[in-house]
Amino acid sequence: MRAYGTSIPFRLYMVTDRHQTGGRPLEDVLEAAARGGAGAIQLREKDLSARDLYALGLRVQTVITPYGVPLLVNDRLDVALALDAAGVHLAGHSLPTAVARRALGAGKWLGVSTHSLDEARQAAEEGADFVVFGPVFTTPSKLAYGPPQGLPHLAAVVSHVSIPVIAIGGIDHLNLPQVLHAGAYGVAMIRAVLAAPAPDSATRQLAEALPPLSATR
Ligand code: 3NM
Repeated sequence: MRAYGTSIPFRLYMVTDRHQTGGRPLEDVLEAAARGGAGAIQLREKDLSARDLYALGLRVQTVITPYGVPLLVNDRLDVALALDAAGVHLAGHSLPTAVARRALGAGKWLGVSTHSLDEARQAAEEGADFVVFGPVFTTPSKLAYGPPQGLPHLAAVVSHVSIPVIAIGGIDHLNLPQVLHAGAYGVAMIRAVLAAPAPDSATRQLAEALPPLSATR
């Protein structure tokens, strides 16, 4: 069984929002992202019931599993377990990290969204495999929370947290080098892939800019 808290086998973490695909079916866009080299996909469709999220999750698994891309489910540990998904991604309103880890066991990935060093430290202490930290840059869905965190804050979190830190918020292929320079283990994004005219080549461009998985953080 995998020991959690070590490292994670992906650096490119695609987050879903089926309202941002320009009218294309989410499954089609995710299949293209998987083909292009997405490392993992987080199913984040907050407006869906458990039943509808489960049904969508099954369809997504059908298209991404042939590429070996793992699926994590945002917030809904019940749906993740029902799907036998690769893991769960916790938000601020989700179950506490330690509780989710206990319920999940050690064999599933546990990611946690964080917005401060304290939150990131706590997630690491409570058994998260990785944290997502953001928003690093301005992004439309987070404008209400004030200014973005910025690269120096990202660098500070990376240097004080023992588990991989994945950056999120306004990340695209242009600012990706800066994010890596700040020490991020990987990157997460919605629009840079889901809204791209060609999600497969957009994903490929991002994947090629990331260090190989064997490289140290
Ligand atoms: N979480 P895009 S920022 C879903 O800071 C999400 O926790 C964030 O979308 C956080 O890549 C964000 O299109 C939106 O900017 C990311």
